[in-house]
Amino acid sequence: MPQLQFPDGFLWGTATASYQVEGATDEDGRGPSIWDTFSATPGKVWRGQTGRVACDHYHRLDEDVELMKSLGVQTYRFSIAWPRIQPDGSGPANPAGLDFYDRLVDRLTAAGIKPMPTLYHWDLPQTLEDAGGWPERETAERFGEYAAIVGARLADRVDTWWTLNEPWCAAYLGYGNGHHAPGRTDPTAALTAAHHLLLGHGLAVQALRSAGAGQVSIVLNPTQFRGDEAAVRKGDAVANRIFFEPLFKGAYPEDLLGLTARHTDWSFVQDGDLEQINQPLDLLGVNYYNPTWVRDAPGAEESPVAPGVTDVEVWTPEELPVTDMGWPVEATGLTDLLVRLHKDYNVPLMVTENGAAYPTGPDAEGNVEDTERIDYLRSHIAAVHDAIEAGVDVRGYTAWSLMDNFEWAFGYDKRFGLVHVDYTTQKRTPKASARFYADVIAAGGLDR
Ligand code: IFM
Repeated sequence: MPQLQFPDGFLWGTATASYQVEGATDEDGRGPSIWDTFSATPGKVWRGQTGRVACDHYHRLDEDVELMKSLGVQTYRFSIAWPRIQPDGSGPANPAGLDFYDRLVDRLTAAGIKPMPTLYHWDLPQTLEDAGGWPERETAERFGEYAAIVGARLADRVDTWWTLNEPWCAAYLGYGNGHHAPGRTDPTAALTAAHHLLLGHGLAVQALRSAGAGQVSIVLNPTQFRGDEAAVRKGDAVANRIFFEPLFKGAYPEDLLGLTARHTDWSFVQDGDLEQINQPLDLLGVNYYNPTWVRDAPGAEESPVAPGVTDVEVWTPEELPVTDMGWPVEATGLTDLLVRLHKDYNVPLMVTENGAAYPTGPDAEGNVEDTERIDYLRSHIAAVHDAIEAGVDVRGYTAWSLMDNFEWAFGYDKRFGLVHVDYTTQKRTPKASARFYADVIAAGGLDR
């Protein structure tokens, strides 16, 4: 019996996303996405790398499901590429695109792994971006239609649906500082995009429920802020409560409107939008990697808290270890975040992403001894247990990521996988952390 035993029914999983693993970007009728365009633009992604081949998961689906089965994984959070389903982002479905995810869901179910698809993990059909992207209201409406198509095909076998992954990134990195596709740098567009992403979420929830979906929710990447009070309050408004409050309370926070007044008067919010967004959710997906330390800095617009919008600065205490992303390792932030979400919004939670990038590759014997990742996982899984002990209803944990993959603007330089991928041969090698995680799953817990 491990020291930290998780409750019966607690789900252990792994996660990936379509553009990061699938490859096959121009096969079987898939249309171009904003990430195809962005990564093909010189200077946007490390060494000009793209997701054209990635982990070739599109052709290795059976092998990858077997891999998860061998680790004892109980749920798989993957994402559906909208441009595979609707190559131009609207109109009838592309049958081959639907068939691929149908097959994946069937293979997972046969392997005893609960499928948890995310409808949008950032690969917007390029045609929709050409028409204005997420700052345009029509994109939200198209998203609702896409959700209805996918729901009609898969809802009978899907356990839990996630509408959006990390709308913070889609809005602020995509439209605020341009570090992600489509690479725009316009604070007003970022805030408008945030609203339309939320509206799209609300429309998708309703479409999925009409299709008979089981559990439906959204995945956020809320930031656990640390630092001076004024800065924490501002950061919390522009990065967190901008999403929490419309989702769970049906209103944007008052202080957000003041903090963003120099960029927008929010007149793009139409009557009825907040009711559409404020749909009952079965749980909330939480992605956590590290806390963020902030200090007040009026006028600082380049803050990574809400690029282009906030006036706070970010810093990292020197004594903390950092991962290969330069992100500080501090597991108590995860407990604090889960406790806070439980207290403020009283919704069941699932940790939908957590993990760390470290460069460790195969040694002379071909083993990948990634002890730093094991330490990271152990402390963060223990932090989830601490939250449960504190009374928080946490339903599961999905490690990011099943395997090394395309880490957006960092290309293949950053490795988050439990499984090592040799991008020349596509050989998958479970790292020591994969064996560690398999043991945690088998025991239903771990020693601290
Ligand atoms: O790889 C990403 C993922 O796509 C979204 N959440 C954060 C991960 C690590 O950066």
